[in-house]
Amino acid sequence: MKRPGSLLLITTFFALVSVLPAMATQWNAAVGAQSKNKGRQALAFLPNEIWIHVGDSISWTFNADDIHTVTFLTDGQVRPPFPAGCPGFNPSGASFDGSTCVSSPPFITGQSFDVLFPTAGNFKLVCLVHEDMTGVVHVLDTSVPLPHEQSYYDQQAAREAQNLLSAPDLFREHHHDRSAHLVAVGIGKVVATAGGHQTVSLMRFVEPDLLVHAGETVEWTNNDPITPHTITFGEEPQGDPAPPSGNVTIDADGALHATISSKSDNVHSGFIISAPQERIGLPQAPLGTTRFRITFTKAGVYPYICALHDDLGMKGRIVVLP
Ligand SMILES: [Cu+2]
Repeated sequence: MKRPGSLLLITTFFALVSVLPAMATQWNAAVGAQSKNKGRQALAFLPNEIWIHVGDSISWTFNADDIHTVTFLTDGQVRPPFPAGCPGFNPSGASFDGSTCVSSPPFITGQSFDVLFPTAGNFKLVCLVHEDMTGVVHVLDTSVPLPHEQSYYDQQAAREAQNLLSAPDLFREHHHDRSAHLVAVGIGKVVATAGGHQTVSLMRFVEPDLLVHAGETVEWTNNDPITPHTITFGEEPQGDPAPPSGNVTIDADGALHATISSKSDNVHSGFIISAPQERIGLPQAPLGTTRFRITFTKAGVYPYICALHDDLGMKGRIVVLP
């Protein structure tokens, strides 16, 4: 039997709900994506532009084995190195209103980081590890309608990850001549969206096995616009991997050069990396160090790694014939 009062009750309920303050929403986004073999890494916030309301929070889930951070610097703050992060910042219960730097530690697959946004504003999102990995969070007053729902961002994130990881021209643009004893050290590409930059980097030596003769020189070139790599024979350096080992010299054209005459030689290139982008009003950046050469004087098999990305499978071998 239909009770006469039920319609009135329902109407009253919805009238009440509509005058209560809107519930804060938790939004979800992804950090990084990778191919199955981890060789291709999307260095990207997926998506990298999100519109939310004041009081909402965003939960970033990390989906890559290359480390990233979710970081909000204050306006004009000098970008700190990633091990420093935001000094004094406690990552539990993070809240960003533009006044104090907020950063997750470097995270990998399976970890997540939540940030609450209590005030309106447009806030730049960066990864302290990767310079061309940026985004923006638009925090709007609750009276302003939002342009998208979560499902839109989920689809966009999946599409962007797929586009970055399948970038078909990554290899095609770099034809390498094995007879010239060249090894491409990583390849990459920066893609712009309206929200910022996303990068895809190949964390591989493109010719992982190379055959040369004793007395010949192998040259490694980094063709990635942003990601550094190292060429490391023997022991990995303890501490800062950026500088080369003491037995590395500089050729007239600026390339780094070392000689290996024994399997027990330790040679570390330091960071092989392209120059940072120019920005108006700042001192010109120095040239990048994008070439590394080793002359092999003795026959043998010489395994090597990228000290930064060997855990992603970035390893190679030079086979030196007599
Ligand atoms: Cu590397």
